[in-house]
Amino acid sequence: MERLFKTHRVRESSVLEGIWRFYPEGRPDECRQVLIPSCVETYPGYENYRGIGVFEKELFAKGNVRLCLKGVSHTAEVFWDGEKIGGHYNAYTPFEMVVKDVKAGKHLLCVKADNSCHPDSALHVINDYYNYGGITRPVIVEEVGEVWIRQIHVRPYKKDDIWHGEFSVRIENLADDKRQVGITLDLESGSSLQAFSMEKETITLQPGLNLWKKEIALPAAESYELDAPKLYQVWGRLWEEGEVVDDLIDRMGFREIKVQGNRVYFNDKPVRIKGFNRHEDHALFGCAIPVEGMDYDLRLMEEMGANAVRTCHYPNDERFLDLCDEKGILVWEEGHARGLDEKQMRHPNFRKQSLDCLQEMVENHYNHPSIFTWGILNECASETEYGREVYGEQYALLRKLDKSRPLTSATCRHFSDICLDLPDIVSVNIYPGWYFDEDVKGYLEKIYGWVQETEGKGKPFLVSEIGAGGISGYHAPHRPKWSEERQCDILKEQLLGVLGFEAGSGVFIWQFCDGRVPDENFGGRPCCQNNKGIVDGYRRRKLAFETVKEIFTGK
Ligand code: ADA
Repeated sequence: MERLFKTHRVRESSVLEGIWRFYPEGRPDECRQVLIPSCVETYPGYENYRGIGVFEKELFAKGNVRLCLKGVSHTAEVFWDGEKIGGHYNAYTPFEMVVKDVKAGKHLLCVKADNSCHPDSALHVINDYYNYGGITRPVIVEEVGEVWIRQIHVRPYKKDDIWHGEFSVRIENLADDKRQVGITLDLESGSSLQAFSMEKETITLQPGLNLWKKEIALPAAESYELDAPKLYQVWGRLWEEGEVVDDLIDRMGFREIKVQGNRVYFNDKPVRIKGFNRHEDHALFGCAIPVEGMDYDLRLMEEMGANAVRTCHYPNDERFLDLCDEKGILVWEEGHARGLDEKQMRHPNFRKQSLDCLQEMVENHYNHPSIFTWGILNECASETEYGREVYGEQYALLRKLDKSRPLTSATCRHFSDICLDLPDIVSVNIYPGWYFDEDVKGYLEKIYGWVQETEGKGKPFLVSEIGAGGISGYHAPHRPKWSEERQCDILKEQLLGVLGFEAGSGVFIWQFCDGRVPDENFGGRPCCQNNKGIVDGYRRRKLAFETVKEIFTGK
């Protein structure tokens, strides 16, 4: 399944899921059938595989074939009938290519996916989560004509108490000359109920990529509220000689996010976060969690009374974001980077790879109404001058790409961070009671007090991580560290402390589920897991589930 809704009614589009062939590069004798999407580490015998995996699939195709790979982990090369047609770095953002004038018939698609921490990789490094390998998100194959819609962005805003939309449509013209086409936009809600229909306009397309913009007043549009998440489908169509030649559907909601004083407002209501950090990780599926599993995760979070999720530390599968949109769960979506020091940030590819990832994240996820903030550079070198330059560069790019959302970054450089003037929301990762023994309230006041002495003064203040380890099934009456009992004790004090802290805007618990970490990172990570999950890797509830539920729901 590509999304939670159909993305085309006219354009031929399908998901290349099901059986593919897989073998480790150089070992074709090990060829086996696998289901795609999936992680290599979930194939028996390949639990620790690091290197290039070769994936092959035959398909029937003709004309101009657009391929979109939603996630290949993490360095990809793509071949069509043996010829290289594209490549991409980063597991967590989609990439695409068009193969022109394909002869009708059977063709071979081959994807090589490298999950090794090779020297060119600045972001996928040994870290406190796992670099799974494989084709981990859907592959889409489409037939496009000479002109086709690449993307529709809608920025909703209120003027004179009426919702408006700023529509930006990116259109490709594969021809060598100018083309005149008709364009229409429709807005639909519920089961395709027309909410707005635009009169056809004629536009001239230059060869290559074109941008067409239009501001439309939409008096009938209803707000997207977190407790009533009203979604609209935007249907763009291109016309030639009275016929529709291409279409694209995306989904959005009418809401505005603003920062005023020390609060974030979602449609004029102050946001109070009771959320989770969630890695895309599952004991059975690795990072390629089926959509049913994503839904299950969100149901567990809802049962505990959570209203928000942080996609630490990378952009997520858009079907997860679709589900958050449906449920009205706030999302902090994050660029890819975790805990990198200045030396790692000085890797010659770091800046480009990070900026590419941010650009692809915003371009692809712009319309999701549930995303309330973009985050960057979790726990990176925000205490150094060089780090500051990089933070500044990334915030600048995000502000250029999207003026509608506030920006943030989770810092652990307490008392030394020199970047707090740059974000709109100040976010801190703190672990009192776990990594160090300090009274939660006292520590929070100390940190907050320091922030007020910096340029972060008066900004909304979030606790982006707090938590404690608990090994699933380890119980002991004396409640030692790592027992499920002790995890409850620590979390209780942490959560009551943070939620009772009036100046703050809430908390994201570290973390929703236990996740795999590489062997190289075994120190402090029993069973090669980050065990701070409230559920384990299989989603079995730890004792802390009830603790969190009691505090988040107040029952
Ligand atoms: C950090 C980091 C997380 C995780 C956590 C922990 O703050 O942002 O990725 O490593 O600590 O478990 O210690």
